[in-house]
Amino acid sequence: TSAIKWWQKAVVYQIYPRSFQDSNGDGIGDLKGIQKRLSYVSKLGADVIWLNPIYQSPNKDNGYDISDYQAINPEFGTMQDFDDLLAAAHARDIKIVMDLVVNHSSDQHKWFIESRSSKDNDKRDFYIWRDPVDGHEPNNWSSFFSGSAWKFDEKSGQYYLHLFVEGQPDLNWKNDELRDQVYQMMNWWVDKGIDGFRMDVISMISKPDGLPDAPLPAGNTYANPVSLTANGPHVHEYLREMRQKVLNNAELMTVGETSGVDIEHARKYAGIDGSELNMVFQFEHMGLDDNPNPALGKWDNQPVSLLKLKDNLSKWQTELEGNSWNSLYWDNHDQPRIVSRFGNDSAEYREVSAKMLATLLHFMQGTPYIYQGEELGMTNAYNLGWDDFDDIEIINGRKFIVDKEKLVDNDTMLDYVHYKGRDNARTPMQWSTGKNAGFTDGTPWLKLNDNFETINATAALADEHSVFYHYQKLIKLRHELDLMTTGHYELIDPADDQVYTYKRIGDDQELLIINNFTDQDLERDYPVPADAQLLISNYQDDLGLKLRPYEAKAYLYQR
Ligand code: ISL
Ligand code: CA
Repeated sequence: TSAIKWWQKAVVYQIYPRSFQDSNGDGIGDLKGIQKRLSYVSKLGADVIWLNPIYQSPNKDNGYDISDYQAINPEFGTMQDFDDLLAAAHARDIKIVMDLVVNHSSDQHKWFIESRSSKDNDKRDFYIWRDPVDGHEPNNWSSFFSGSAWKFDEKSGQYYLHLFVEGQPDLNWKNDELRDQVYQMMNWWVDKGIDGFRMDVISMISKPDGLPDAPLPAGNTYANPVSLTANGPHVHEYLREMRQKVLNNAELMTVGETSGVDIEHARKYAGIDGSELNMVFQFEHMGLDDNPNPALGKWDNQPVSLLKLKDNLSKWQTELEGNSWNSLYWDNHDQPRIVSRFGNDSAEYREVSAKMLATLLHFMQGTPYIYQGEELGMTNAYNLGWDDFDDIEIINGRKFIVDKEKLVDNDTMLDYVHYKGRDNARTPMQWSTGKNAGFTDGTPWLKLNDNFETINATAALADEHSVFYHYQKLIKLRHELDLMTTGHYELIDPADDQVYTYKRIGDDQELLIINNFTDQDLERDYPVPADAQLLISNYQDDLGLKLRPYEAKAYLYQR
């Protein structure tokens, strides 16, 4: 077996800067706030911080619409604040991975302002412009945030493509000069000493030749183009070029956010030959509870089926083993809170089910990502109503699904948003029982979850049995026990729809990880050797193979 790479044993902590810690009372989290909280990240034991975008942006999509890739958004601070944060993190042996958003820019980026100015501007071809077809959009693609993916520009009489919101025009990666400018910008950050990139929708940078229509489900106006825009004809070529021109220049960690990725393409993006990226975020397990009606997409409120989840996660564990590398995640800034989604956020079971989900994920092969607040068992924010939401996906989703297409009524949509909406993850971090949970002295940019008096970091740090310390222990185990990184994955009892049990098998040791996914008392008969060592559990005593609600544990023994 080849040597383990540092990023294969690392655990990443994701920070959404806007919601982490405000330092100056304007209600918006900032870089100085993050620096103040580095000791918390150290205490948890994470090796790497991934920062969501902190660049200059009109915030049409909370920083994912970048108007200057080499400037810090003044809301977050200054470039000096960034340099200070990087140095302070490095002093604690914490690395910083930056978000790279180059499938699209903001429509306020100087490239787009020039591109839009006339058909013969030399930046015209930096974006994707097309003539109308029969007075309509050039094709039937929908934006991932509702409506058409094309915006008509009166001035030049052409449409430009935006897979996300109007303010996020897609960059044209076929243009050599564009790619060159992107690589220069990336090298500028590498030279600053950053430790890697998380690459936003990098699977979509190569559009299919001729931009054909996507298959249109009956009764729909526009069609989701993901099957055509993901893993396009030149994407691997571009990433190999990026590897040569940027990524080989330093010891970086790279993770591709690869919406629409399948096994075949993941093996290329994240191949161990190192020709493209280190690892990918795949999305299949986040789509298992989507609505069966394609026009509703992610909007639904039904729990996931454990059998589907097992089947899917097991596929990724098995198919990438030995040839490429997984990222492991339940939560991020685009997903609802996992304890509310796949666990049980009632007062009785919140903590135990949050620890179960953590155990289930962290013993798998791949690099684990923890999204801020996940380590506290933070829940969805049921106290937010229509007037409180900020997320463009929620706002556009309601306009399109309720007002325009009348697919569901307002109350049903609100129910879906409380189950799946992105703002569930974006409410401010809950530090204490103090004013605004210790997040800000001012007015928070997004309403707090009203459960912060019970769920907060101060309470978690004072309780040795908290979700926080369970995560801390999982991270420590990963650092100490190579088997968590290298072991061969084997699913036990695939047809068991209540318990998710698997093994990680090494040459002379193996791990058995048992996770009761239900609120029931259960009993199973796995052959656990008498001298097996209980490494971690979410109950304080061990009843062997009698499982209590959401019980999760891992045993280590000799083979
Ligand atoms: O958020 C989603 C579903 O709720 C995803 O479809 C998401 O849009 C997709 O994974 C791409 O996400 C990334 O790019 C978007 C940005 O809004 C997301 O925050 C980002 O993670 C556009 O830049
Ligand atoms: Ca601030």
